[in-house]
Amino acid sequence: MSTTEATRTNNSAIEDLDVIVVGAGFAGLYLLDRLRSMGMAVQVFEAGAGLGGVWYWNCYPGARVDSPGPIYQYSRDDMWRRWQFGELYPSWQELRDYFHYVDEKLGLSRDIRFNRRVNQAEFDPAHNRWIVRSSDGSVASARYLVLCTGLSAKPYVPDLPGLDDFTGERHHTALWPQQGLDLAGKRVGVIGTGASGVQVAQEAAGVAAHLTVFQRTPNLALPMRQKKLDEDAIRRMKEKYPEMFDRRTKTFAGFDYDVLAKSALEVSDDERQATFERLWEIGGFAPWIGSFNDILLNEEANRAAYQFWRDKTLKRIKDPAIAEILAPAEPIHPFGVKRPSLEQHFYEIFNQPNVSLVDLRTNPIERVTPGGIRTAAGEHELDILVLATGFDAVTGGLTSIDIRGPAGETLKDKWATGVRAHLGMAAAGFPNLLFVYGPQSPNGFCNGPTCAEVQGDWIARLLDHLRQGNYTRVEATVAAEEAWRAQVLALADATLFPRADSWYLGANIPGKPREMLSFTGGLPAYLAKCSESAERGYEGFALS
Ligand code: N01
Repeated sequence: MSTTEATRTNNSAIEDLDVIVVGAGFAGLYLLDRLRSMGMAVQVFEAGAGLGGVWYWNCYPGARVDSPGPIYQYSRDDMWRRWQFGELYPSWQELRDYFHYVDEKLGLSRDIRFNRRVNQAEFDPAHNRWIVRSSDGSVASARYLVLCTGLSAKPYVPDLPGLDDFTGERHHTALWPQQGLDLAGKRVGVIGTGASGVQVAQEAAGVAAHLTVFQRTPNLALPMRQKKLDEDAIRRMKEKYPEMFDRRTKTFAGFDYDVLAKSALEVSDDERQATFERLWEIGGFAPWIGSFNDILLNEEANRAAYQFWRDKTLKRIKDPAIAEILAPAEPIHPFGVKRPSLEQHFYEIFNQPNVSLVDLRTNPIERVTPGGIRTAAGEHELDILVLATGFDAVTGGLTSIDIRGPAGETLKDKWATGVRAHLGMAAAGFPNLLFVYGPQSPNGFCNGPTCAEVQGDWIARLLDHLRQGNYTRVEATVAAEEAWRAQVLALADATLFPRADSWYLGANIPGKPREMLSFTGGLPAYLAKCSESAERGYEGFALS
C-alpha cells in the first residue's frame, strides 16, 4: 500500500474536497467564490490568522499598495459599488478593511481554514487526488490543488554574520509583529531600499531618534502622488469604473493606461521632455509602464528616462555626496528593470539631521553585533533592525511546500535548474496542480486583482470543462511547457531586464537560477495564448 493510500485508509478525519486553494489573498478568495458558485466543494487553507495574503503579513509601518485603490480591487459591480478607499494608494489597514468587506458580502470565511500552513502535498495516482498535510496536523484530500500563495510568500533573510547576536528588536518587513512596533524615539536601522525599505524609512524618519538606511543598490523610485479621496472625487471616479475595469485586460500590465505607441528616440528632444514631465506629474507607474515603448528595450531611450529621473531626484537632496549615492551619475542598472517603488518623501528624509545613509557598495556590512551593525567605517548603534531584504519571489512560496508528483519528484527538484510552467499555471509531472501568479505568467508585470481574476476565470473554466467531460486528471505536457519556457526567456532577452540583479530574475537569492520568472509580452498577448489553448480543447495539456 502506498503512503497516500495508507493515509487515506487510516485517517478517518480526512476531509475530501473537490478543490483545495492555498492562500487567502486576492487570488485565493476570487477562486473560492468562483468555484463555490459552480457547486464545487472548495476550501481555502491559509497560513495566516486573517484575510489578505500579503496584506496580512506586510503590516510594517507605512506598508501600502503601489497601485491606485480603484484598480486594486475586484471588478464585480457589487464588490465596489458601496466600497470606497479613503486614499488613492490604500494602506495595509484599509486593504484589510476591504477584504473584510468582501468577506461579509460573500461569506468567504466559512470555507477558509486559518492558521493552517500547507507543508506537504502528495499526488495519489490511484485516485487522482492530492493529499495535503498542514501545520495544524490536518490531512485533506482534493481532486485539484490550486496554489494562490502570491509572489512574496517567502521572505528572504540574508546570511549576515552575527545576525542572531543582535539583542534589540529585529524583524523582516513581511513578518512584522501583528500587534505593531513603536519606532518612536528609537535608533532604527533599515537594511534594503526596495519598496518595503522605502516605505518603512519614510515612516521611521518622522518618529525615530535616529534612522540609518543601509543601501546596496539605489532605488529609482517614482513619485506616488498620494492623495485623500473625498466623496466627490470617489463619485466621479466611480462613474468611470466599468470602463476602467473593462480596459484593464487590454493593457500591458492590467492597469487602465498603457505604454505609449511611440519610441523615445523618434520624437524631438522637446516632445520627449514634455512627455516625461507629463508622466511625472501623473506619477505612480506612469513614468515606467505608461512611457515610450522602448524605454525597457533600448539603451539610449532608457538612458534618457534615467537622466530625467535623476535630474528630478537630485533637486530634492541637499547634500551632493548623499545625492550621488541615491541617484548616481552613472546608473548601476538601467531605469525600470528593477521594479521602481513609489515614494512620498523618501528623498527628503535624507535632508533631516536624524537620518543617515550608508552606502554598502563602498562600505559593506562586516557583521551584525549585539548592539547594531558594524561596517568598515564604524559601528551603527541600533535598538531596532528592520530587514527590508525582500523575498524568494515568485517561486519561493511554491517550492517551500513539499509538493510531490506521482513519480515522487518534488516541484523544487523540477525547478532546480530552471522553471517550467506552461502558461505559468501548470507543470508537467504535477497533475491537477494549478497556480495563480505562477512563474512564467505576467505575475510581477500585472496588477494583482486583474491577474487574480483573469487566471482565476481560466482555471474555473478548465475545471468546469473537466467536470463536463468526466475527466479526472489534467497535466501540462513536456513539449508545451518547454515551448512556453523558450518563449518567455526569448521575450525577456529582447529587453533590458536581464541587466539587473532583480527578483524578476531570481537574482536576489544566492544560488537561485538566474532567469526571467515573468512573461514580459504583456497581458493581452498572454490572455490570447490562454484563450487559444482553451479553444483548442486545452492544447498543451493532457486530459484523461
Ligand atoms: O524587496 P526588494 P521589497 N545586504 O527585493 C536589499 C512588492 N512590494 O520587499 O537591490 C544588503 O525589492 C536589496 O538590495 P539589492 C513590490 O513588487 C510592494 O522591498 O539587491 N541589502 C534591496 O534593496 C516589490 O518589488 C509594495 O542590492 C540587501 C532590498 O534588500 C516587491 O514586493 C510594498 C541584502 C530588497 O528589495 C519586493 O519589495 C512592498 C544584503 N545581503 C513590497 N539582501 C507596494 O505595493 C537584500 N538586500 C508599495
